[in-house]
This record gives sequence, C-alpha cells and structure tokens, in this order.
Amino acid sequence: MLASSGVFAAMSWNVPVSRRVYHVITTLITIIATLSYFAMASGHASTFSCDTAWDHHKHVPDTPHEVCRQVFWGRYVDWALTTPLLILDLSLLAGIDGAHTLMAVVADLIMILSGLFASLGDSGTAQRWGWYAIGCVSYLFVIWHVGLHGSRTVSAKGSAVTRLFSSLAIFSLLLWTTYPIVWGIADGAHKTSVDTEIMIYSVLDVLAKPVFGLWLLISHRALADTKIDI
Ligand code: RET
Repeated sequence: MLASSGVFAAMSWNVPVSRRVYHVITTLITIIATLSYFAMASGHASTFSCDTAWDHHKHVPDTPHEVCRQVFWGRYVDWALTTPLLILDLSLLAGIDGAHTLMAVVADLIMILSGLFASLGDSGTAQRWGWYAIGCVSYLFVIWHVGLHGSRTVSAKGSAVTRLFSSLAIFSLLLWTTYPIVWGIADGAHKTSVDTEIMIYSVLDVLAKPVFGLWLLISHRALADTKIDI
C-alpha cells in the first residue's frame, strides 16, 4: 500500500495540478490503507467479540464457556474512508452529478457501519444478521447510484471514457460483491479461521486499491495523450 502510494504520487508529476484530482484521490486511498494495515499489524485496531457457548453432556449439567473471535475494526475505519473515495473516482469518471454522488457515498457509509455493528454483535442473532441485511440493501443503493446511473451519464463523455468506466465499474462490482460474501462465510457463519479471513481480505484490498488505482491512472495518461481529458 505504501509503495503504491509512492508510485501514484510520482505518476502525478507531469500532470498539471488542475488535472490531478484522480491522482490525489487514488493516492489518499492507499495512504489510508497503509495506516490502517499498520494499525492492524502492530496489534491495534482489533478487539474480541465473545459469546457464551453451552456444552451438552449426558451425566453432568450443561457447562457454559466463552468463545471469542478477533474482530479487526480497523478494517471498517479504512473502508469507511476509502470506499467513498473509490466511489468519487468512479463518479467523477462517469460525470455523475453531486446529488447522486452524495447519495451513493451516504449509502456506502451506512453499508460499512452496518458491517461494523454486525461484526461486533452477538453471533447467530437477529441483531447481527439484521445489520448485515441493512448493509446489503445499502450496497444495492450504491450499485444503483454509481453503476446504473453512471452508465447512463458516461455516454456524454464519448466512447473511450465509456469503455474505461464500464471496465472499471464491472471490475469493482465483481470485487466489491466478494466482500459481503467473505463476511457472511467468515465473520457471519464462522466457517473459516480469522487467519484465512485476513489473507482473503488482503488479496481483495490489493485488487481494489493498488490494482484499481494503477489501472485508472495509467488510463488517465493514455487518454491525455490522445487529448481526451477525463
Ligand atoms: C460488509 C458487511 C455488510 C454488508 C456489506 C458489506 C460490504 C462491504 C464492501 C466492502 C468493500 C471494501 C473495499 C475496500 C477497498 O479496499 C460491510 C462486508 C454489503 C462492499 C472495496
């Protein structure tokens, strides 16, 4: 994340300041991720969410014991800041107006905070899956405002920008949809270890931030060379 921040900042070098907005947004995304991963790796930004589990025995009374799972809340702080910035990248690219962008960003914040509340709730409860469901509905609003609305507005920017937006939007849609699936299997149903969850999220984060950013900024340069200003 740190290395890609350096690369993105360097890529803005020959770009006039007035056309650097994608470079600024994209560099901020990886800087925030760098800080969040430092916080998680150095032992901060996580807590334990515990539940009482009951052991059933034949001849002894049922015995309770605590089952705890580590929850990295630092992830949600990262996502709460970086997913709105990713939405901003896509909205600017598609030429989406302020009202739709704002609605997408607020829906996105509700989605991420719902995920945080879900992960801190008691496992297997309506509270936990309730927040998860609210998060999923919010995600549909994000897709609607950015994906569906954006694919209409972007056509005014010509075929080259439309192609770029479509590719980036489909890439993001597939990638972003993996997060709630991973959450459901790992955090929700506890079907994987915390270590496995950490590794899957790391791979997804690298694709969603440095790979997405590199793709956007390289395309920005290629389009600028052909006098198309995104
Ligand atoms: C949660 C759980 C609640 C329901 C939904 C979720 C979606 C999360 C998403 C995260 C995207 C993160 C990205 C990070 C960038 O590096 C919060 C897991 C729908 C879509 C793109």
